[in-house]
Amino acid sequence: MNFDGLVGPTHNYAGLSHGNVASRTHGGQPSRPREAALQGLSKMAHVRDLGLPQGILPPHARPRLDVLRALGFLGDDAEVLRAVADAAPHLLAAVSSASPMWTANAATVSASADTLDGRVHFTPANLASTFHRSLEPEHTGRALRRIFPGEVFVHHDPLPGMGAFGDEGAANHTRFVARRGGLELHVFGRSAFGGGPAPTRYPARQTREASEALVRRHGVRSAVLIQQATAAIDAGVFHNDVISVGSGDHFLVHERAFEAEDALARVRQAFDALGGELQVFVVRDRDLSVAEAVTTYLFNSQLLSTPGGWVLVAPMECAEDPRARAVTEAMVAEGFVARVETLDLRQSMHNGGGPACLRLRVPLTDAERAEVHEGCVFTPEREAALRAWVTEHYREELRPADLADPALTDEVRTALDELTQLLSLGSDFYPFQR
Ligand code: SUG
Repeated sequence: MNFDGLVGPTHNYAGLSHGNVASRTHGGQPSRPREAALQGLSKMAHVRDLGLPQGILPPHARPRLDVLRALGFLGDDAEVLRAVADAAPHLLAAVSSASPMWTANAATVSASADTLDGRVHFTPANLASTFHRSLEPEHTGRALRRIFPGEVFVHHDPLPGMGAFGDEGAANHTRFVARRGGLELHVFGRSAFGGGPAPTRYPARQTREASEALVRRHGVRSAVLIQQATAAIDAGVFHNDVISVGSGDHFLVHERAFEAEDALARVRQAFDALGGELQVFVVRDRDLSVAEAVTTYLFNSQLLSTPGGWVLVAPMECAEDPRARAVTEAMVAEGFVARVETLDLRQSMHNGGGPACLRLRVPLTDAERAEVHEGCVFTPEREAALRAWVTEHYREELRPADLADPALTDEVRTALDELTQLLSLGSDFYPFQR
């Protein structure tokens, strides 16, 4: 089941993510929150209409005035906002970010079929490498506990929130499925304690130590850990899902995705051992360079096994770019996928978030699916209600200076309070409600 992040009402472009080219390029530009949220809802509808179960993860409450107060900005809400806007507008932007929309970074989820205790394991990502994203794990954990209640789900705390255990969740995690079970692929950017290659220009957000800890605490039976190519990170591939995507027995990967030459062979071998044969589509650098992968976000597509065959749901930038389009045509010609469909997600894309960033995959049996909080299932009725809700409450445009407007805080609270009713999340879901 895919759980997409509902874009929050403070969606804006603040240039907060070093190493994320799109975020840096669009920082300071006006954003369009209503359009962003509607684009996200359209994607959810698209995937649901392909025949796949679709869920919603609600936005977090922003701005985080509690964080600003902890940083020493005092007074009532309006005074705090004025003080931070004057003294440190970058901090106001950080506590206002709608970044929880990228739910591929919400958590790492292991399927019950793959774990020693036969339960589904969740670890919220600590997102320790950026300040604005490090504000997410606490509320993410709360949301996951509410949406996935009961004995079949195990909820771990985030890993220690510091660089050595930097964890960015499912964006660096892929689950393949072979005849005799699942195989987890974990991709890290550097070793914190062990030395070895590391990027020099941009940060490696996921460490080997974090990936190892996830495999250990989830009790994952079959896992492969691989280092991402440091040169790719330095070219703007800040998560593995910007350079590869896998699902079932399908793997779409750039030839320069990984540091070691035998990396792909190791994945194949591990998959073979589980009785499968991996269907790999390798994109050559001469056909699409790593830099082009970053601008088109081809690999940040959703690779979906649907009742009508394999479908790649890609951002529309891949249809507009002739070289990316040629690669997608080759995928179809060679039978890797039956179809490629492209969607307009430009509002999120301008912050470096494509189709795959916006969704968290949660592998569930039918019995586990029955335990999921029904309020967060994306039915056509709920879609209609959410479209009306977004249209009523979201601003059309948001500029950096608008983040200091106390009216925005009130609008967000009104909107989110109503959302908790729409999604039956209870009246104590958000901190401002408690
Ligand atoms: O963490 N952008 C996000 C994009 C996350 C994409 N997720 C995956 N690849 N799975 C990030 O860099 C930018 C926010 C700003 O600049 O306003 C931001 O946080």
